[in-house]
Amino acid sequence: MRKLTLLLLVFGLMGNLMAQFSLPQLPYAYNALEPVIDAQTMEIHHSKHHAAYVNNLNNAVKGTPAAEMSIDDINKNISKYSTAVRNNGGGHFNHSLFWSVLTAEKNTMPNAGLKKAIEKQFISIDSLKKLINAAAATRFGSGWAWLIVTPDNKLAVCSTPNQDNPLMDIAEIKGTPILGIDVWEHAYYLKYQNKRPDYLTAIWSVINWNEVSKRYDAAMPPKKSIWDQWPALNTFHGVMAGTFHPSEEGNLKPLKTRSAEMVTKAQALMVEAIPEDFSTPVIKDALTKLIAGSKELDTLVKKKSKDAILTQKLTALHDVFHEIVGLCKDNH
Ligand code: MN3
Repeated sequence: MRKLTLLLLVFGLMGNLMAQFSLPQLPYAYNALEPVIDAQTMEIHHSKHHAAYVNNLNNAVKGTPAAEMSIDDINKNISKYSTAVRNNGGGHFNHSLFWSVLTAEKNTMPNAGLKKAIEKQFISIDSLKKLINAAAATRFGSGWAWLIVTPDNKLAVCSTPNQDNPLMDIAEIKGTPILGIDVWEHAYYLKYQNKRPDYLTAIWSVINWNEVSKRYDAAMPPKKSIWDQWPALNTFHGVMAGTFHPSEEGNLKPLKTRSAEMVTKAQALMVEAIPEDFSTPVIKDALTKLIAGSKELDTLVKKKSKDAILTQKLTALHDVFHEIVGLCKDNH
């Protein structure tokens, strides 16, 4: 037991002495992004430039508490550290992100959630690209252009000088970067020389929207279920389940006692503001159908219509309700 403790202690110390940060492997070959980014540029960029940021960062944090921290936490608290940590910690974070948002896969697209957010904020993906390219083209000297999620969960485009990034507490515009484009000359000079705009036009065909979407989802707070998002729908669901399921067993008593309540709860769906995500013409049409069907059912109950007719109408109304739930899920 004592031997094991000693062994663990030795390994622990070795861990502390060993390099904390390491150069990530590229998820593709150096020539994978040809002809947009040439193999030689990729190799030098990754194996020399990024490797140097990692080595310099490890030297700068050696023996300090920062050696035990995550690269994200260092960047978030960058004002507490030296210029060497800022330049190289930023460089390591930025390049690790950059490699991940590039791909040889053709025509990747933002997922539904990110696409919706882009269209809401920037009208279209094309106008977003133009904004990012403008931010990148006008960044004087070396730096980065970014798409970020701001602290209030909106998308924004910005740029930073040198190896700074929007995660840093010193950044002018702060947020979680989900896409970053390196506009240092070392990222494009061999192929594009001084033509930064040509590099910026070309790079969009190798952007990995799957990864950007993944980063977007991770940066956003978890989504509420549709029932939490729309309490009135949940309330209606209670009445529907409480009447429809017994009717499947031939028991229409719950429907006969709750048909007026069902009308009120259906109307409540239109009276209260419909949550933004679900406020579409198609859902509103379906709600109108649901209210009309509830009223019809209530009238039939009051007229003491035959059970067969009530069952048929309730089943149809149950279908309308599930159509609405399905539409909500599509928009969620
Ligand atoms: Mn670079």
